[in-house]
Amino acid sequence: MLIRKPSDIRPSEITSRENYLNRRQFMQAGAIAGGTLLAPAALGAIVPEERRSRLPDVRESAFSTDATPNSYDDITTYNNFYEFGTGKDDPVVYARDFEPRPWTITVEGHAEKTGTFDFDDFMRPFDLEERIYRMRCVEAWSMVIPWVGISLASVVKHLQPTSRAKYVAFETLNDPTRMPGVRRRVLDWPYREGLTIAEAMNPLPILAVGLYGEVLPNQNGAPIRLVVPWKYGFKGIKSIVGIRFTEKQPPCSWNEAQPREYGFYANVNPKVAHPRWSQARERRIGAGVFASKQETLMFNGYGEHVAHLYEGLDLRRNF
Ligand SMILES: Nc1nc2c(c(=O)[nH]1)N[C@H]1C(S)=C(S)[C@@H](COP(=O)(O)O)O[C@H]1N2
Ligand SMILES: [Mo]
Repeated sequence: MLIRKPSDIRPSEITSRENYLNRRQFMQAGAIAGGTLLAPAALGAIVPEERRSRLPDVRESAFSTDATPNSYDDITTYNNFYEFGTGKDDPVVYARDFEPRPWTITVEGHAEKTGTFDFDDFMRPFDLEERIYRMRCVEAWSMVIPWVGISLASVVKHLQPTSRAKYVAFETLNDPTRMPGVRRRVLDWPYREGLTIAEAMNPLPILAVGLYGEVLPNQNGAPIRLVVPWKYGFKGIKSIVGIRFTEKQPPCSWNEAQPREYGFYANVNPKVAHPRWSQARERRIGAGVFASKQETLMFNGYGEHVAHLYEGLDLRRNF
């Protein structure tokens, strides 16, 4: 490429910052097509800017950690979302054109308020909060993420489960035309997860609809996903279309796929090793390859809020 000195450039060629950014994105996209290896952070830059709209009236939550959040690029380019591919760098690419609208949420089972709700109607009764949470993946990496969402407990209360409801189950959209990863049977689709009612009524879990004060990117589970900070990341089911109140423990995708490796409770427990690796320490994404790993805390450090939920339960057997 020919590089000209600024004095060679005529004023008519001077472009606005916006054009400059667009051109830069175009060149980066070209670099990928041309086979140049780009750091994952650079991939974040080709996500269209206009998708990144700010959420109104977000209040801060007292539950937030004071740990420094990971960068927007870390959070949006290193993802687990098998509906868009099994590689950590697949979702940012293959979820890019996903349209999380129109969207409905169907509520079924043992509750007073069941039915199919338009997403915006579903959200209306609830306040948006920012909660900066430590997140821990079962693969022994972690991040700190400034989520924006609504309290799951307030949603459950609003839906009025009956006395027969002991669990709440969630289901992800299962649409092979919009989610290329679903065409391969790597999991028994749709992706499913569940919590006990007591876990769901705890004040910590949220249904997240944003991060960094902006609308949730597709690769992080747009338009709405679960966040349960004392559990392994796989409990945080993305792109939810179904909520069901059940009497029996509901099937959960990872537990069904690998029952020896992933349990229903999935509580972060540094003393219980995954069959293929230790759970005692974790690598903070973005800390750099030379950074030392940190000790993993029981319940991901949220024990004072949640330990009582598991009294009398053997967490080695109920992992
Ligand atoms: N529908 C769906 N939800 C999912 C997954 C998935 O593959 N599909 N992966 C889970 C796993 S293993 C993790 S660690 C988190 C990752 O969330 P993040 O990409 O926003 O960090 O999403 C969870 N939710
Ligand atoms: Mo995970």
